[in-house]
Parts: sequence; structure tokens; C-alpha cells
Amino acid sequence: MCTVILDFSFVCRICALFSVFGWGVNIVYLFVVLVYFYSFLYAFLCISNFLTHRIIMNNTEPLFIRFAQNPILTPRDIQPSMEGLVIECLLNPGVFYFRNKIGLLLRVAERPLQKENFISFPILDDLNRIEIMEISKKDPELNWTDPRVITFRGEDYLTTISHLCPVFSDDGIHFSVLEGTNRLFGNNEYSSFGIEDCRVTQIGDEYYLTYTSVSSKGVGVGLKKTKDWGNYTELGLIFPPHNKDCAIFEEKINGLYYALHRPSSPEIGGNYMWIAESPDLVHWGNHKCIACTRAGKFDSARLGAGCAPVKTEKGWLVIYHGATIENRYCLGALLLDINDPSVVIARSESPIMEPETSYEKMGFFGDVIFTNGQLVNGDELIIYYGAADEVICGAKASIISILRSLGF
Ligand code: MAN
Repeated sequence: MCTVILDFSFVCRICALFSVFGWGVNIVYLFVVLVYFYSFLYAFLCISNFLTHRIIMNNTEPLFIRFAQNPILTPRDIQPSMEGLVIECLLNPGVFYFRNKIGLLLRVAERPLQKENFISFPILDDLNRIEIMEISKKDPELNWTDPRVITFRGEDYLTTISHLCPVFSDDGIHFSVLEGTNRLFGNNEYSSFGIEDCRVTQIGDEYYLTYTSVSSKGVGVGLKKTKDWGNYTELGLIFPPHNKDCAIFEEKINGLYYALHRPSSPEIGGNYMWIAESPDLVHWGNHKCIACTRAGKFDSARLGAGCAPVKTEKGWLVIYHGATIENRYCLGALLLDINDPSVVIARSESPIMEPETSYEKMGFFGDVIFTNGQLVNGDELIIYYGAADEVICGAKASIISILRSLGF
């Protein structure tokens, strides 16, 4: 086509040749000119299509539209779990449908009201009762530079203790507690610093809950299940420390369950996303590393899966968080092979969503967008996310646009 466009002299020579034959010259001339202009139009469309694609790839158009009502939930919207504690952060909810309602499994982070010159925080004792630790800020053995974690006498502690609280909504914006449902708390030696960031995977009429279980023994992944959000069955620690960000796929692939997870290796290796297989959701093996951190990019220090990947015609779409060494948390996307999800087909080069608004940039721990829950409604992907580790927000994107941003 392009050769035809460029070589106009070729057009003239053809016309001259056919003029020898007299009567046919006008028709032939018209035909050749039409082909010429059609080719020009075709090339124009190709170039404009390429440029449009480039614009989406370069993320100049926002993929996610934030809810106008953001933040939709703040620490003041929930009652503390007990007298003497205040809720500092309401964040990182798991998301699910339940009895025609939208459910969020909120992470509720609590601690006592802080006294001047002291840091105090709750932990569970050996009998799973709340015990308050109080340390003077002047203590030379205390390091409290990170608002989330302190080091005292060589041991790490969290500054808040988290539990999980299910809330429900008809419109996805206004949530409240449903009678008959119950909160989930740390309840053993592996969760004495709390339970956090739960991913909810629905398989049949059961909800599988993979959450971060934190204690002095480390950070691992616990599993519980429920049918009614009132009674929970304990299934134990499925990934030992150090591991978190575990999301189970909502269907079997070639007869096996799959889960994304994030072990961390402090010296050799790093904070990378892995995948594992299981016959029964409790025993996991055949671990494979599928995505590493990338120097100079938004996911240069660590990355971890959001929730259960979305099944699309192009593959499994994973929304994940990536963070830099400065702890700036953005979202990216991965596309995994539909039959073998350990194969990564595509990955975002730049964030598909990054902290921009005041409630994302400022808060308990600023510059953070962290998602571990979403809903799919046709082409619409609705994510719920923790902003600045303090409040809960929502945003929507077209799945087709996200796939296009990945080159599909
Ligand atoms: C970690 C987790 C999350 C938290 C982010 C940002 O990845 O503890 O719960 O939202 O850090 O602080």
C-alpha cells in the first residue's frame, strides 16, 4: 500500500499507457486515483490507531476513575473492638458478594489513645488476651522512625494490632455491619500482633480467607473459611514466614488450585511474586517465581498480588501493588497464561494507578494505594483500596482498557 502511495509517478505512467487505448483512459485513470486515495486513507487510519494505542500505553489517560464519594470509610465509621482502644486506620479490605450485597472485610488497626512522650500498642498474651506495651520515646533502645513498626531492644513490634470486620452494602458506597456476622481476631501464637490484608476467594458457597498473620515468630499466611460471615473454620498457616499477599484463584486450572504469594528473602533474592499449586487449598507446592522487582520502576523494592485474578479472553489479569524503597505504593497489572498461570504474558511498564489525591498522599502512612479486593461487573473492574494506610476508597476501570495498556 505504502509503495503505491509514495510512487505517484507510477500512477502517471499507468495513465499514460492506458491513454493509448483512447476510450478507456478516463475509467482507468479514475480507478487508479481511487486506489491511490484509498491507500492514503488506510495509512492515515493505521497511524492514528497506532498513536491512540501509544497514548493509552503511555498512561496519559487515567485508567481508573476514583469514586466521587472517596474516602468511603474512615476510622470513625466503625466501633473499636473494645473499650480503651481507638481505631487509627481502616484499610485494605477484602471484597465479595454475599446475599445480593457487596461485602468488605475491613482491616481495623487499633491501639490505645497515645500519651505524650510515650508509644503504646497492644499485643496478645499467651492466653490471647490484649496486653498493652508502653515505651518512653526517650528510651535509647527504641527506634520509632516508621509509624507502622517499631524496634525495641532488638525486637520488632507493630504500632497497632489489626483484626478483620465484615461490613455490607447495597450500593457499594454505604456500608454497615450486618446482624449475625462476626469480626475475626488473631487467636494463636502466630497472630499475636494481629491479622491483616485479607483476600477473599469464593469457591462454590464457601469463602476462603487468606490473611497476613503477624507475630514475634514472623509474618505468614493464614487460611480460614466461612459460609455465613458469622462462623469461621480455621485451616491453619498455609505459608510460613516470611510470606504475605496470598490470593487464591477462584477456579481450578487443569484439576489444581492456584495461589499467588509473596515470600521474602532478606539477603539473596528479594520481595517477589510466586505461584503455587494445591490439590485441596491447604497443602501447596510446585512453587515458581513469576515476577521480580525491577530497578528504576514503580515496583523496584517489592510487589504483591491484589486478590484473585480476573479470567479474561486474553489470560488471567492480576492487579498488584508495587513499591519503591521510599515506600511509594502504586498499582500495576500482570497478564498470566490462561492454561498455565505460571507464565507471564505481559506486565505494566508504568503504574496503572498511583497516589495522587490528598487522601492517598497524606495519612497514617502517606503515598500509598494498596488493593486486595475487587469486583467484576461485565467490563468494569471495581477496586476497593486502602489510601495512605488510613481510609478506604474505591475506583473503577475498564478491563478492556487495562488489557490494552498491556498491549492486548
Ligand atoms: C505493607 C503491608 C500493607 C500496607 C503497606 C503500606 O505492604 O503492611 O498492609 O498497606 O505495607 O504501608
